[in-house]
Amino acid sequence: MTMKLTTDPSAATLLPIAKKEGISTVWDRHRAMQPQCGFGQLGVCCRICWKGPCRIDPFGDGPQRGICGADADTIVARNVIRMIAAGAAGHSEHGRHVALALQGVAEGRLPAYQIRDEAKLRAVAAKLDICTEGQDIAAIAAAVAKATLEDFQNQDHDAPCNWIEATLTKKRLERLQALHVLPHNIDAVITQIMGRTLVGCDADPVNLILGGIKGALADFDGMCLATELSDALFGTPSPVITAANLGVIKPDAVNIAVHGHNPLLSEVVCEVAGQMDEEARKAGAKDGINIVGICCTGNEVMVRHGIPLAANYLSQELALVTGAVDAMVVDVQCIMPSVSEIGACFHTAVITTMAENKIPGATHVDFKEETALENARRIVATAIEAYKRRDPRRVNIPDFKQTAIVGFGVESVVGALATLNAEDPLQPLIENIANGNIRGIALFAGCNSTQVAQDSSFVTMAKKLAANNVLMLATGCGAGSFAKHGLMTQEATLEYAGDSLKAVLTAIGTSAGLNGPLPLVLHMGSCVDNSRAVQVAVAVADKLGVDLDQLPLVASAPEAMSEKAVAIGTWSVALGIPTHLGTMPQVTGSAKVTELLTQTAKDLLGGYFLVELDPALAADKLLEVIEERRKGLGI
Ligand code: MSK
Repeated sequence: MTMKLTTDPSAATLLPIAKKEGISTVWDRHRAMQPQCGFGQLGVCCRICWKGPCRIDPFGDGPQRGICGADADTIVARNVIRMIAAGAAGHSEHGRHVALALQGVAEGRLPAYQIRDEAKLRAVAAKLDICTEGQDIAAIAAAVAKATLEDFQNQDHDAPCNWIEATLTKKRLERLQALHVLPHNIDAVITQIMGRTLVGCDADPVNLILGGIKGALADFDGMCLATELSDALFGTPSPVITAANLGVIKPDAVNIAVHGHNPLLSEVVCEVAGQMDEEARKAGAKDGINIVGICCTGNEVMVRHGIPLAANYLSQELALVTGAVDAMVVDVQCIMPSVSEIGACFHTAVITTMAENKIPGATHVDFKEETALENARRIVATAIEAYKRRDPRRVNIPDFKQTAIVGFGVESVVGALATLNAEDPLQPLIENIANGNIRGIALFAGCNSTQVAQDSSFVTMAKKLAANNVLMLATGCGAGSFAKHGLMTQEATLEYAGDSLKAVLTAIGTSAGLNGPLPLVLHMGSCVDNSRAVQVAVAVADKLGVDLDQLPLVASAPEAMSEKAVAIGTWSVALGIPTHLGTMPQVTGSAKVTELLTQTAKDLLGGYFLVELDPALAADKLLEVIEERRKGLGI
């Protein structure tokens, strides 16, 4: 039986068109890859040295040790923590890039950037314990950048990274410190993972996994700083009404898709596009320039500026199949290398922008913060030129988009609650959790994967949790799924929320001036913005005087695939949050590692992985966890 590929109606519309045009998509390549390697799926294939590859026979009488002597437990643990290191490297490199930009702004070297949210920068400074009295904003920016960059430079193993120390509950910090898993330096911790997993190094699966947890917490540190400093530079999200899905591409506009993760370039592209709109009209585009987002760069500009989201991960290629994207501008992460080939089938300019992320066949514009305006102008001009070559007969834009109310940062959530209780904004949330109107909170994060019909697990789980009065937050391509499927609307709240959740969302939304309820799922931003959800949870825990592992709070990545998702899931567990995975993690070839992550972690950290591929059952299991946590709190 063929698995359904996608539940996204616009993706489903375009797949036959791609087929007709002879364009191979991610789903075609998935099919061609079947059957996939069972050893790889179980995590028991070791490619760490050239005596190998070695693979352990997990069920039969074949080899139980690799040539060097490593057994399945060692191999699986090494493989998974290398994934964590890669994920942490991606996020923290993104964070470092933003921190260096903040430093450049403080020193007056980057004319394309400014501090757009001074209040946020001051709040960050206060959080990092930086004295701001009598300091101007440039001096504060310099001090914040310095304290942030220390998280990449500190050599004192006993001094935890500044951001993690400023972010978590005291109890959580003590617990992590006792396990020696608090990172002191993001770069060093990532390097240690690579070093300890070399042939002939750490072979103890427990020790390896603890090293991985430290790496995952370094990932968390990098995400916190990336989110908060981006807010200071580009503005803190606030609720905005926009739209999502491929129908946001306009037939009579120069369409520029911004794709990847890092907002440093896309912010400037948005600004320059406004200035060059007239040029696009002169080229015949009567609707001027239309910026649309893909993946998390899309989420970044969506939550800050209401730029519509065209696609999440799995449908990025289909954006090109519309024949109406004139330029796809990519920065880092989650960009399928196939986009340059597909762009070449049309008139689309696929433009890479980061020196360390190039794609054969793409045009490269070497983006530097110092020359950001000039780079962005070149990109927009290239898009206008490409538009002139567009063939209108090959344009197929699905007539499908959904309204999405997005932009729920911590400040806007607290701001909305403050309209109910200005003195003590968290009180209404806590009261409603305590009295059971809200049973618990679920954070949906993570990607799409070809292992799951696109978006289906997100949507199934959300509807079930909503009916059971669970408040939902979302980031990354999960947020993209909900936006595309109309679950970030007031109508979705009225249709799917259980009665008590509906009443609470309506009370908050109405009081906050939305003329109706908050949307069913609150969009908190890109995948690095998972740190926002943690901030809300920490504020609630601190107010109740408990730790994160006591809250009725769960996380879920129903369609996870990226190494970044492995890192995020692992820090979520380390923070005490039961974390659901809806795709099979590549660890099950080791009973020991599986036990560590799904059971032992519960005793050590309070959080643990829960694997359930069936989304309806997964929702039931998360509801059970929420009820267990409520019982623990006596509510
Ligand atoms: S883009 S990491 S597919 S969320 Fe953040 Fe989406 Fe996952 Fe990439």
